[in-house]
Amino acid sequence: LSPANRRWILWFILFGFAALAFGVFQGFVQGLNYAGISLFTFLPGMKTYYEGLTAHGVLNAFIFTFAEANGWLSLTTARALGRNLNSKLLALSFVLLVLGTVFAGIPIFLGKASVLYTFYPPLRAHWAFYFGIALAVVSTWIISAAQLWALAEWRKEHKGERIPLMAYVSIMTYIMWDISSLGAASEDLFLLLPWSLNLLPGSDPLLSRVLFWYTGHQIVYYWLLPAYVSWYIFIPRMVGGKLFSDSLARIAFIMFVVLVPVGFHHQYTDPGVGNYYKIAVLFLTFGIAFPSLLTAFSIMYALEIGGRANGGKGILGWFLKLPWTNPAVSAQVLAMIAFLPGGITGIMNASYNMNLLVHNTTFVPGHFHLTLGSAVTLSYFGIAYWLIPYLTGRKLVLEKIAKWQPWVYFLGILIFARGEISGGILGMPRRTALAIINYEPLPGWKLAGALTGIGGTIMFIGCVLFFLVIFFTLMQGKKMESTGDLPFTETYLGAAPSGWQLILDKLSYWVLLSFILIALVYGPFLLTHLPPKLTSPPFQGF
Ligand code: HAS
Repeated sequence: LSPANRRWILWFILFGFAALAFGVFQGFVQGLNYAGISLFTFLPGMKTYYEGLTAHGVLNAFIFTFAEANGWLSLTTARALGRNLNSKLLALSFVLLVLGTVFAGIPIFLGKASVLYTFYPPLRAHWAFYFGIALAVVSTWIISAAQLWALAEWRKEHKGERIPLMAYVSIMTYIMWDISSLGAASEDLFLLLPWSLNLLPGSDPLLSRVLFWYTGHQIVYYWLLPAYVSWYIFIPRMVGGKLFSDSLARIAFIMFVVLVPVGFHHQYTDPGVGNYYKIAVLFLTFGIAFPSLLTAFSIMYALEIGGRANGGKGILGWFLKLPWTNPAVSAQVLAMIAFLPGGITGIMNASYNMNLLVHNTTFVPGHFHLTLGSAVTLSYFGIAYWLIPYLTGRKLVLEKIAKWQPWVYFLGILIFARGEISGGILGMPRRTALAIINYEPLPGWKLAGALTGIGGTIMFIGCVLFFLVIFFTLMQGKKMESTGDLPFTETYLGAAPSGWQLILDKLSYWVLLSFILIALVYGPFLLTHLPPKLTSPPFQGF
C-alpha cells in the first residue's frame, strides 16, 4: 500500500469514528427519553428533541458508515488487486465527505434542519443540509470510480483470470450502492435542494418518499456489506478456519446487486402506493433476506471449522473454542449473534400484516439497532482492533479494556432492543419525545422504556470504552517493526478457472438484470407520477 493510500484510508476510518463519537452522545440522550429522562437541551447546541435525533441519525447512519465503507473497502480492493487506488480520487472523496458533513452539520446544530435522517418533505431544511448530503453521496461514488478504474487496469494484465474474491465482494458492494443511491440522490438534487432555494414552487411528498425509500432500503446493505466483507474474508482465517465456498460468497453478493427494488416495503401503510408495488416488494424482500441466510451458513461453517481445529468437540463445543480473547474476533462474532434477532425482526417488518402492527413504533429502531447498531457497528469495532494497528504501525493498548468492550456493548444492545421491541409490539411510538409530553402510557410501556434507557446507557459506555482504546493507541501505542499483510482467508472450494462459475464475474450481466427488475417495479409508478406535482407548501420555512 502506498503511503498516500494508507494515509487517506486511515483518515476515512478515523473520521468515521469521530462522527460516531458525536452521534452516540445524541443516541444516549434518545435512549434516556424512553426511560422518561429529558436531557435534550443538555448537550451543547441542542435545543429540541428533533435536532438531537436528526444529528444522531445523520452522523451515525450516514457519515460514520460512508466514511468506514470508503476507507475499508478501498483497502480490501487495493490489496486484492495488488495495486493502489488512485490517491487523488481518495483525497477528493475524503474532502467531499468532510465538506458534506460540515454543510449538513451546521444547519442541524443551528436548528435549521430538524428533518430527521429521512428528510421527508413537506418538512423543509436549510439548503446547506441537502447540499451536504449530496456531497457525502458523491464522495462514495468517487470511491466506486476508483475501484472500477483499478479493476479495469487489473483486467488488462490478468486476461481470463477470476477477480480475486476480496476485490469482487468489495466492488460489488459499491456497484450495488451506485445503483441504489440514484433514488435519494435525484430526490435531493432535483426536488429538495432547488425547493429549499425557492427555485421550485413546492414539494411532492409522495414522489419524494418513494425516491427516498428506493435508496433507503438498499442503503442498509451498503452499511451491512462491508461487515460481510470482513465476516467472509477475514473472520474464517482469524478463527483458524477457512471459507467454505468462493462461488457461494459471490452468489450472495450478486443477489444484493440484483434484488435492488424493495424500498416500497417501508411504505406498506402509505395510502399513495398501490397494491401492485406492495405485493411485488413483499416477495422481493423475502428474496433479499436469502443472501443473508447463505451468509449465515457460510460463516457458521467457517467458525465451526476454526473451533474444531482449536480442539472444540460436540455439537456446540467448538463455539466455546473460538478465540474469544481476541477483541477483533469477539466483537464480530457477537455482532453476528445480534444479527440473528436483527434479521428475524427484519423479516417480521417485511411481513405485511405484521408491519401494520409495528410500523412507526419502537419495534423498528429495535430492529435497526440490532442490525446497523450491532451487526455493523460492532463489526467495525472488531475490524478497528486490528486495522488501526495495521494502518498506524502502533500496537493496540489498554488490551484488557478492549477485551471487555464488545461484551459491554453487546449486553447494552440486548437490553436496549428488548425494551424497544417489546414496547413496539405494545404500540410505543418511535420518534416521540415521551419524556416531555403529557400522555397516558399503555401497560408495559414503562418497563419497555426503562429497559431502553438502561440498555442505551450501557451501549454508550461500550462506545466510550472503544474510543478510549483507539485514542490511546493512536497517542501511546508502541511502534511495531512490521505490520505484516492483511489476514485474509483461504477457501475450501476456490474460484474455478473455468465452467459455469465464470458467469459470476460478468458484472455487467448482473447490473443489467438489476435495472430490468427496477424498471418492472418502479417503472409503472414513475410513469404515473412524473412530472412531479409540486403543490405542497413547506411545513417549516426559512
Ligand atoms: Fe431493515 C426498517 C426489513 C435488514 C436497517 N431497517 C429498517 C430501518 C433501518 C433498517 C435503519 O420490510 C428503519 C428505517 C426508518 O427509519 O424508517 N431489514 C428488513 C429485512 C432485512 C433487513 C427483511 N435492516 C436490515 C439491515 C439493516 C436494516 C441489515 C442495517 C444494517 N427493515 C425491514 C422493513 C423495514 C425495515 C420491512 C420497514 C419497517 C417499517 O415499517 O418502518 C433482511 O435483510 C434481514 C436478513 C437477515 C438475516 C439474518 C442472517 C444472520 C446472519 C448471522 C449469522 C450468525 C452467525 C453466528 C454466523 C436473515 C448472517 C452464529 C453462531 C451461533 C453459535 C448461533
